Amino acid sequence: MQLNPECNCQPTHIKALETLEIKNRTASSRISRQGAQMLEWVPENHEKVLWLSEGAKFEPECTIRGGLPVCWPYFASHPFTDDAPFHGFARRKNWTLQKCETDGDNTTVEYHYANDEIDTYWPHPCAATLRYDIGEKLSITLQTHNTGYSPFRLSQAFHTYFHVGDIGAVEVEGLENCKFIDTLQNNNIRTEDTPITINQEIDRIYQEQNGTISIIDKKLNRKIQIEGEGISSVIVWNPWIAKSRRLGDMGPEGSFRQMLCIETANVRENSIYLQPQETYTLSTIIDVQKL
Ligand code: TA6
Repeated sequence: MQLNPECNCQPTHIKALETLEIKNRTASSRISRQGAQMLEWVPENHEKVLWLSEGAKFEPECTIRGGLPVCWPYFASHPFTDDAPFHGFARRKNWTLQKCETDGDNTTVEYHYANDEIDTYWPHPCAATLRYDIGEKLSITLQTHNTGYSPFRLSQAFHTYFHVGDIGAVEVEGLENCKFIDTLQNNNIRTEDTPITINQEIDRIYQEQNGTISIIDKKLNRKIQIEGEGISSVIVWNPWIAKSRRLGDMGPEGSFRQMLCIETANVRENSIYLQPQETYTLSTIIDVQKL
């Protein structure tokens, strides 16, 4: 696709991966063609909002630790086979850039992916369109099209890594009294009636929420608000010390203290049974405000 010079979108590379650098009057950003994965988003007058690991690999077909990975067309393990990639295969694939337009304050970037794993991991004709609207807020919209003639079950997530000043100075509001699956406690289901504070590994799947979720960051003195449509699950994850070491691409020791994943998703019993020729839309808007 030929880029309009007015668009302030510059094709670049990080090692072997093609990326697109975006700059407008209200924000800057960087997106990897692999996975159509946003790596950076920096609204004017704010520190970066997305965390990108210093240990991230930028190699073809390798997952990139950080930014905004898109888990599609399934979340976590493949429903039927263990040799399929974790969190779907779309984040390991090159998507096709279809649109890049700007009005100076906001830049719209659109990528497309048509399932090319029909004969291996995913025998369902389907495609995805991912749209970013990048400005002082960030809007992400993922449309999944069932282009076949039989239904399939879709699970997906915006696996967003947020940059925080220090995990010990963070609270997460908006999930109080919502049932969650604690994947670290034998998938026990429970609730908490207070904002989430984090002082150990956390890996929770909330299957209900009441709208806006806020990361209150007392070190960076800001609030990151997360809301959207089509969201039926929210995952809260921080690997802490031991899992960070096991993952191996989390960067220098202690890097986990500057990140928190709040993932807007449709997973497990809240995944989507997509009928033939049907389209499902998952969208999320991220807004940063000073406290
Ligand atoms: O969304 C939370 C989670 O499923 C964690 O259990 C952890 O596995 C994380 O995703 C990272 O997965 P990844 O495949 O990106 O290393």
